[in-house]
Amino acid sequence: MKVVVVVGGVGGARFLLGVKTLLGLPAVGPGESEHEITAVVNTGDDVWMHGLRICPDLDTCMYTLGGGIDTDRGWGQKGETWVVKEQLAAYGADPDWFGLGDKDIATHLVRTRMLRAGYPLSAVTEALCDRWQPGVRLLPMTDDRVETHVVVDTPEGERKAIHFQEWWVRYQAKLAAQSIVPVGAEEAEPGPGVLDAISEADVVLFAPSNPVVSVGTVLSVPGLRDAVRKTDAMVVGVSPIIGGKPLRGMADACLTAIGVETSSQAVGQYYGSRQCSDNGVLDAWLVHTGEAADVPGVAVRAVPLLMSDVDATAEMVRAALEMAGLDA
Ligand code: GDP
Ligand code: FO1
Ligand code: CA
Repeated sequence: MKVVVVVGGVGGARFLLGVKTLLGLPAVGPGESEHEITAVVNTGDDVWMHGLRICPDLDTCMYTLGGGIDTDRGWGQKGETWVVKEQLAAYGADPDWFGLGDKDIATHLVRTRMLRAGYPLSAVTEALCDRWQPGVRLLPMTDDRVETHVVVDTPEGERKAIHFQEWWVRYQAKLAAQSIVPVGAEEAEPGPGVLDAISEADVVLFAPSNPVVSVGTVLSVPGLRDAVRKTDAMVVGVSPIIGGKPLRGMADACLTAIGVETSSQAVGQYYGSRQCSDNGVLDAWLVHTGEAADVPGVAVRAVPLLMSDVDATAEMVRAALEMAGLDA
């Protein structure tokens, strides 16, 4: 079975652990399987910091699936030390609000060197995954530069665009976002392998990722939404919202910024129906047990959606595959 999963970072990575588990692969690390799992990963969070190119969602997927992640933070490596960060702060080197661990910096040094040598992000990611062995193919949504920026009103009342990371990490999304823009998306091309993976898939899953700055950004790359709309595979999404709230992070602030209510129904409607709308992407939508959602043209099913451990997540994936008419 060829499974394609559209993901961001933490939520997407944990969902991928369940996909691997359900398909008989070890959650962490490589394994033998006749199944093929491809993740199309958001790169809109990517940022230049201290001269290093940082790819948060690719790294969270790589570290989580490769066994290196710090599970509490959901980003960076476990057993981190912060010596370089402290030294940077001693120099007053901005930004001091973004935590770069010493082990994590090695990843950014290798990636930056390869990018500077002319390798595309997809080749860099493949090289880094040679070490981490995530057991799934991690494809950047594009090799081109797309960076999410957020238009905010500063406390001083000035309206300006800041990088998503500054809004998310420095301001914890507390500055009301007037708009969220994937800068560069219009000129971006789908990354190598992405369109083929989607068109050849047996099923396409939208992980319970941030609907705006993860899934939304992936779909902002020209050609990706159309590829999802025309694939022969069934397309099933999983709600990242339970009981009107995100499980972690500030997806609610993102949804409010685009005028979408923070509910599993509203997110399902935001993704839209593939059959009955001219730009929707869903055939089916999973919401949490006990919730109901009316999403015209989309089959909705309520199952437990808490990714409390990989087996619970695997059951979510099983439900999604069943809605696609597939059984693992
Ligand atoms: P990020 O890029 O690191 O923010 O990660 P993602 O965009 O991939 O996923 C973030 C989303 O995961 C958040 O909006 C959470 O609501 C969602 N999430 C986290 N844990 C769970 C869970 O156990 N179940 C569900 N359904 N969603 C979850
Ligand atoms: N998230 C934070 O909340 N605080 C940080 O200091 C931080 C540092 C960081 C370093 C490398 C990296 O790959 C990710 C990092 N993140 C941090 C997560 C990052 O902001 C993610 O893009 C968001 O969590 C949403 O995906
Ligand atoms: Ca992200």
